[in-house]
This record gives sequence, structure tokens and C-alpha cells, in this order.
Amino acid sequence: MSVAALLGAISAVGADGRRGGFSRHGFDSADMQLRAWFTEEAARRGLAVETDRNGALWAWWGEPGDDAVVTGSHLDSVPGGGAYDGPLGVAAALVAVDLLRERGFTPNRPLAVTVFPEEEGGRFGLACLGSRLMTGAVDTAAALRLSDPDGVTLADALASAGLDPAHVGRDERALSRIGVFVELHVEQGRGLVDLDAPVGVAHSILAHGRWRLRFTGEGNHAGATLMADRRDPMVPAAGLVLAARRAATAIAGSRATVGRIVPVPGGTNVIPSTVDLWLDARAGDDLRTRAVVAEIEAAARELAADEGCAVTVTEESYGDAVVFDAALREELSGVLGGVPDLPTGAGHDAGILAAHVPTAMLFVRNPTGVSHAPEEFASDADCEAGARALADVLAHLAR
Ligand code: HGY
Ligand code: MN
Ligand code: MN
Ligand code: MN
Repeated sequence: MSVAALLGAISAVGADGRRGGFSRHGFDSADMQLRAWFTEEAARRGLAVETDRNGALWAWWGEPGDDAVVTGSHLDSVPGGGAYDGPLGVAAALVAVDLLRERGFTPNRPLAVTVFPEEEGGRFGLACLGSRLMTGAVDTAAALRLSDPDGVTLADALASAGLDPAHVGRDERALSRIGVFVELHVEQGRGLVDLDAPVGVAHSILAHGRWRLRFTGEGNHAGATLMADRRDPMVPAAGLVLAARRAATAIAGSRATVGRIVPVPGGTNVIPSTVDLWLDARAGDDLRTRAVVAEIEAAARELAADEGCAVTVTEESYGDAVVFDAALREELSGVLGGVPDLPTGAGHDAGILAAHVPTAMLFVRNPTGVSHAPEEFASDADCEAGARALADVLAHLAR
């Protein structure tokens, strides 16, 4: 079966009617359909599927065991995301297993294909939720209290999916099973296009995090309240968007994005009482990421004071920069005959796991350079090249 055929099946689930793309979030109905799809595809290949304590799926070729070669990615998406971010790594992993069998290869180590839940944090706000829980990178009790926009907590969602919230958290057994982890992913920029190469190896991930800023003012009537009498939290929120742009422009290599603003209560003729705004900030290292955020936070306080509003800033998640294991990068590039080594501004479960187990990533060329949007793309030929590269790498690691 081709990667394209598997991606075609995945694309039947979770279409977003607003401007195209897909919306599939941890343990929602689209995600549960795809988890069932994965379980069927694994069973079709004779792979035994288990669900770990934190909701990751593991499909085993042979007996489950320690020191395994593990590959996989995620099936959830951002709101209105593309067809490849996540699914490509899962589909390519299944096809790589098919290719290895066609080649008559038998692994000398346990080999598993994994699906990590809620990588994008599209439902509960915390990116790489599954891998953070597995590695203990997030406080379990705090994570279980996270809630989606409908007020459903992670604990409730896990229980609805048949998981026991009491068993969530750092999973030594799962970690000891990963001898090496390789995630294949669509590239989220134009690095491979510029280098004219279908496949590359990931070099590093930017430091990045998410902050929630809450501006509180005075809810009031849009027509009856004189302009001079207002304490409108939308005004500092608007200024904050511009301040974020200015701060990230001033610090080399950094990025700041406000992709989500929620005014409460949210009426056209109502001055909001509060405005929540989420900042995504990234840079090459901890120092510069912290500097960008400090600059934006200072602006937030000044903007709030100017409007007679209050502001609180809450760090919702943070991860320092990751440089993938140099020896493993070189080894895998060598297996593939020498491929480019590229940095990325996107986060991945592989980036979380890298602090605990030997970890590497393969990237597949994306001609549009766009990601987290419907225009994200990889050609069928490049997807197959990615699966062949992954098969080569797995064969080398499990030889
Ligand atoms: O990079 C991100 O926003 C996410 O971790 N995929
Ligand atoms: Mn993503
Ligand atoms: Mn991804
Ligand atoms: Mn009225």
C-alpha cells in the first residue's frame, strides 16, 4: 500500500469546513476515528497494538520489549491544519514496515510504530501532551485539570477514551522500551526545496513556549459608554499584537505569534470585560526566547496601565532548544547516502523525547513551504521516498 493511499484514508476524517484543511484534536471524535483506523491498519499487518498509560498507541512488529527501534508521529492537527503534519510520519512508518517485509528483512530488535496523542495541543492547549506526560515534562495533576473550550477536562477526555486518569504520568516502562526514536515529518519550511533534496535529517528545534495574557477591564455598553470613560481590554490586547511583532523583529532569529484571542463575553455591541490572548514565542536559545517574552510582557503592563486595565501573564508551556544527537544524525545521513541536515522552528514529540532517549527526525520536502494550513504539501513521489528512507534507517537501526 502506498503512503498516498494511507494519507487518502486519513483525509476522509476531520475535514474543517471553514477554509479547508483538518481539525482533529486529542481524543475528539475525529481523533478517535483515526486511532481506530490506525489500529485496523496495524492489525492488517499483523502488528499487535497496545495503548500506553498516557494514550499513545504502539503497534509492535514481533514481541514488545526494551531497547526497541520506535518510529511514528501524531494524527491530531492544529485547527484547520494540513494533511501531512503528523499523518505523514504515521503513514510512512506503516509503509516502511511493508517495505522491510518485502525486502525479507527481520528486525533483530523489537520494532514499534507509535502514535502520540494531542501533539499540537489543539484541544487542551499543551503541545506534545502525550510525550510530555510520558517523560514527566509536565506536572500530571496540572495536566489532568487542563480543559478544552467546552470545559471538558483532560481527565474526563481520557476516561471517555477508555483510559484511567489515575495511571497517567511519567512512564518508565514506555521510556525503557524506546532504544531509539525516529520521527518522519513533512518539512515546515522550504529548506529541502532550496537544496533540491526530497529527504533530510533534522538538526535542531528552536526554544519555544506558549503564554496566556489576560487583560481585564470593564464590560459595558458599546453605544452608551463615552470613549473617555472606557476601560476596554481589547485596546491593550490590540497593542500587544503589535508589540509582539516589534519585539520579535528586534531579536535575531526569534518569532512571536498571536494566533488566538478570546474576548469575553464576545458581543459586537459589548465592550469586553476580559480579553485572553495566547502568545507563541520562539528563538534559537533560551536567553533570546526569554528576552522576547520579557519585552512583550513589559509592553503588556504598560498598555494595560494606559487603559486602566489589569493584566496577568501565565506561562502555559516551555521547552528549551533541542539539538538532535550529532552522532545519530551523521549515522542516519550516511545510511541515506548523505542528505541535508536542517534546523526547524516547529516543535515535535521527538524534541521532547530527545532529552531521554536517542532521537532523530527525517524531513520530507514541502514545495509550498507552508504548514499548519491547508496549503501544506508533499508530492506522492517524495512521500514514497520518505518511506523508503525511513525503511533504510529502521533496517540499519534494527539490524
Ligand atoms: O511547533 C508546534 O507548534 C507544535 O509543537 N507542532
Ligand atoms: Mn504541527
Ligand atoms: Mn507535527
Ligand atoms: Mn440594549
